[in-house]
Amino acid sequence: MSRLVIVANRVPNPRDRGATAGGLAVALKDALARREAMWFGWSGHTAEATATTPTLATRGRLTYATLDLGREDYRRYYQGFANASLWPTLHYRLGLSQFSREDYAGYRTVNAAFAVALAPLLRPDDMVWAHDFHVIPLGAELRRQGVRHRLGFFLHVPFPPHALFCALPRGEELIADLAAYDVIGVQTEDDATHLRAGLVAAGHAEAAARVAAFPIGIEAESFTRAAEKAAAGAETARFRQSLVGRTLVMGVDRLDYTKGLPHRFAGYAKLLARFKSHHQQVTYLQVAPVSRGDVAQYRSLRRELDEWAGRINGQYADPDWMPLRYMTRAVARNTLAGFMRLARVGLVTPLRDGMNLVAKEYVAAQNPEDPGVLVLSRFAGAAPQLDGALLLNPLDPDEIAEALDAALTMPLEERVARWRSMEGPVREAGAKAWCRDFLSTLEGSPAAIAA
Ligand code: GDG
Repeated sequence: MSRLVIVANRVPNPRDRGATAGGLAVALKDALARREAMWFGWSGHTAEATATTPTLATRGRLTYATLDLGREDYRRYYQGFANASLWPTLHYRLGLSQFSREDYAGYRTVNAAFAVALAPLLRPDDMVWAHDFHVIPLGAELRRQGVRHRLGFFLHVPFPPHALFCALPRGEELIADLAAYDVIGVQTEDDATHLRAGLVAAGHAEAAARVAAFPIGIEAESFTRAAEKAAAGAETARFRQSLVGRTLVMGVDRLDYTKGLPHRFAGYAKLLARFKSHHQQVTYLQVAPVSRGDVAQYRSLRRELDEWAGRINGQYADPDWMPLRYMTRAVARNTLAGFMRLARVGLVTPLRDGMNLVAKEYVAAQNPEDPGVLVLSRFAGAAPQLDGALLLNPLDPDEIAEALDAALTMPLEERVARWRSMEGPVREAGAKAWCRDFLSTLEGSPAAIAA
């Protein structure tokens, strides 16, 4: 079996295991367990200047190759072009997208530095799998270094219609870079359609056939086990006690403007304003760990949410009832799984999301005898697979309020029927299947493109 080289902006720390491992490391666990592999990417550290040779560490059959980035390069590549230009554009938020030529140049510089450092590490039959919007030009830069290996790319976030994407200065250049990959994976059929049209418009019709949808999944069995175990543990017991019999609504999201949190809080406020029977009866826990706190828009989002949380509790709380519990600290994965099992409603309302794994985790965490209800945005990539959810338009707070009321009053029989229709897809289209499908497509792709 050929060696697998995974390229991602952030490489997991070789010392991190299990509960502390990042999302991508969890999704790739199966693929990495079966073969020799290498992680390649940023070390997580900055220095005076970007390193030219990677630092290597080995754990069994797994090698970690990481580069420190120069402070200025990091700022322009990561905070600048990746997070402040590409991220909002790919999530259909042109109004939030800021472009600067200097940031774009920094993004290209870092991708070129990655390619120069990675090329000499490649063995003849390695396969390279690059992940996400930070490294779009990596394939083209590797080809420039004479690399003729099979190169795959997976985009974890949405790909918007071409008219929207090409509003990003240099957008067409980035699409052309994607044509250097042998397989270009996206989350949904809509994303695939948009990207194919983009490739044709950018004069790379030949690459359109290499685009395919590979919806990412979770390790459902292990999440279910974690939820069962945690739900029987002391921490969940303490939390349950604090609810004093009230019904729990729960949301878990990185604190990001794509996740629709202000609209969600507005929707919850509408529930309390319009459906008074829920007063004293419902508790909404929102876990929203701070993310990208060094980008201005994320700081202002945080202020906005602080205000919403204060307003909701100020207006509706009683001395013995806080309708909203809001925390910006991360919670341990197993604890989250136990809380999700306790929640009667999983509230997942992103304005746009590549997939959204929380929706799948919520389904996997449920007790089959007494499952909760998933309330899900139509604009999450997960929506077509999870049609047992109450699907809604997350921009309309009244729709959120109505869906919450329907979920909170739904009879057991309907909850079971809806949950059963989702449980199969979540289990079958899991992380393992995602890896296997992508890698077998890459392995079976026609001979690698010549440099
Ligand atoms: C990107 C795309 C796509 C969240 N808070 C805590 C915590 N989490 C975990 C969740 C889930 C993961 O983080 C978040 O994954 P999502 O898929 O929901 O969202 P993004 O982070 O935006 O991920 C997305 C994904 O890539 C994969 O392709 O689905 O569309 O945007 O697993 O449970 N985990 C812990 N504590 C927290 O407080 N331990």
